[in-house]
Amino acid sequence: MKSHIIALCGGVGGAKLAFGLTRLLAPQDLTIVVNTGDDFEHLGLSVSPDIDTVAYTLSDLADRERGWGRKDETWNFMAALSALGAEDWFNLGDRDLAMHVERTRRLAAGEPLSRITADLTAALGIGHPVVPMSDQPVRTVLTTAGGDMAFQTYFVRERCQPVVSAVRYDGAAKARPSPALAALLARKDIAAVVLCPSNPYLSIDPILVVPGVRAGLLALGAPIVAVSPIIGDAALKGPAAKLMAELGVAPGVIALAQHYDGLLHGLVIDHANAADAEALRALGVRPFVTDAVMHADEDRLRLARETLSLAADLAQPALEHR
Ligand code: FO1
Repeated sequence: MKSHIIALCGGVGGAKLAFGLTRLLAPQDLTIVVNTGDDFEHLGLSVSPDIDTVAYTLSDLADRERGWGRKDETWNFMAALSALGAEDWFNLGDRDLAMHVERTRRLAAGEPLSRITADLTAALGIGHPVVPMSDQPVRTVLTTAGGDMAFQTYFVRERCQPVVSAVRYDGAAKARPSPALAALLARKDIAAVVLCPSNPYLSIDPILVVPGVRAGLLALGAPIVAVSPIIGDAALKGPAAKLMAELGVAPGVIALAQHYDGLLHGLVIDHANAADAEALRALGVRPFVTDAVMHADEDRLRLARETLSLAADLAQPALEHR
């Protein structure tokens, strides 16, 4: 029996679905592969925002309002930093700082990001494997009218305002899947691949462009289903719809399915996009229409359950027809 689920995940939105999946699946039945294209070196620290967002969300330490960082956070470090006139556009909370300091120390000592991530997530009480996509640095860079911009500069400092004409992933060509991801791609018991509701360009593509990952996922022969981060023609959070428009596609779930270009067998969409269900079928992508907005834990669990049931429905006959 195929039983293992691979979830590809970015930050805030993706982590909510990952939380739902962890509440439905045992640790041996789920691996969460996380985008590291957002990682950067800031104030001498190695920051891995999506890994930390997933870690805090799964351990219930996340600030649910902000989506990133820890709840019950204090900001003394930032206040002291600002008072020194230092760079203060990226907010590192006092408690959150511990993650970055410890990760930086261990990376500097030569340890791979995946081992550090395994230890830090275990220390937070997370039983499910949380796996960086690669141990080599991959950095998402946006081409804007003002020049190339590192991801966090665009996202946080510039608040996604610059118009983007291209997205690239520096280092990707030389990166390898992390050992745990490589091992997943060699397994024979993968029941489904789930693309969490994360930005396709900024969170999922950086994972897919690591050499061998996209082809490796398709070669598993398992259904690949995504949960749309687009509701109607807007992104639930972040710049996905704005980016689509700037890159010349009409924001929506059709563009999302087309963007993945033959990767998806199924797509969970919101009622707001129900009118696109037939067009998705015509693209060879089976739609599942539901309430795709996750307000509370019940929504996270329900959406995770619906996503897994779409994948289970797709498991045999539909794949044979493709
Ligand atoms: N996002 C912000 O909008 N502003 C911040 O100051 C900020 C700080 C931050 C610190 C640690 C961390 O793990 C995440 C942080 N994020 C912040 C979120 C992060 O920039 C983005 O959510 C992701 O990179 C996009 O998925």
